[in-house]
Amino acid sequence: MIMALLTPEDLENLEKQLEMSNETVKRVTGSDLKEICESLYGTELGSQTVGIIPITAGNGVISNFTSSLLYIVEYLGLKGFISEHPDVTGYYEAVSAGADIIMMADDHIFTAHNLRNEKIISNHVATGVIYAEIASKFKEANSKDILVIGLGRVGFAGACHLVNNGFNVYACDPNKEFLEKAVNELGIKTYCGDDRKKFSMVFEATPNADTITEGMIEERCLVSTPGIPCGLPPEIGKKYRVDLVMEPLVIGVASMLHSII
Ligand code: 1J1
Ligand code: MG
Repeated sequence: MIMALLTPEDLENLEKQLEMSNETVKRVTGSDLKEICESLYGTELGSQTVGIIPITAGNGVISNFTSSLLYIVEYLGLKGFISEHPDVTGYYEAVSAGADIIMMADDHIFTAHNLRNEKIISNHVATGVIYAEIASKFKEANSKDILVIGLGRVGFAGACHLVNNGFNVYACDPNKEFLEKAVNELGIKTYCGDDRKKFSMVFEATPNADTITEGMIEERCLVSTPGIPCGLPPEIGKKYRVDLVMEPLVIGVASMLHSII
């Protein structure tokens, strides 16, 4: 399974990235991240405390990862702490210290678990839903047609959300099984480059660069993507004056927390 792991460099300048993406989100949708999360889930973050646990399994601790989570939790107005020890010992520590919500990630799953109401979410689903939602709220969209690039765990969750919200979802993925599953289970239409159809809303969720080509997009379209690296080649973004929402962690984490409150 392909999974884009964050690097310490991705998490540098989180504050600046956050400010920039919030500005773009507001300009293209008319709402800021907090407003989008609140209306999407019907929840407001309250006085919960989030216990964040470093996990050493697999590729191990990513420097900046738990400290980035703590920064985001506090930015969203919650209280948080990082357990002193990692793994099971850290879990015991966090729960004993009164954490209402546990956040932790290994190389496959990044989860938030609300111990008070038993709700649990994966970063894949929360990220897919929020980036799809942002793409679908594009103020300048000229139709309900939306292109989903990539139907892995993130892309599939986003495509599902869009179908449930009445959008005409077109999708592509080089993996035939993923594509077939989305056609059968969600009723999406497949999109191939030869279709000569152009979109003003694009949700991209792949671990690959350069997945977006000129034939797919309208001028001044919106590309919403959590994918690292970015699927939009910079020269195409410039030529077509594309609005781009892309940020490595904050938007997905905001979505995770709102979804389990
Ligand atoms: C591993 C996180 C891997 C990602 C959102 O505790 C630690 O420091 C490590 N075990 C964290 N997952 O990088 C995902 C999360 C985007 N990529
Ligand atoms: Mg990508």
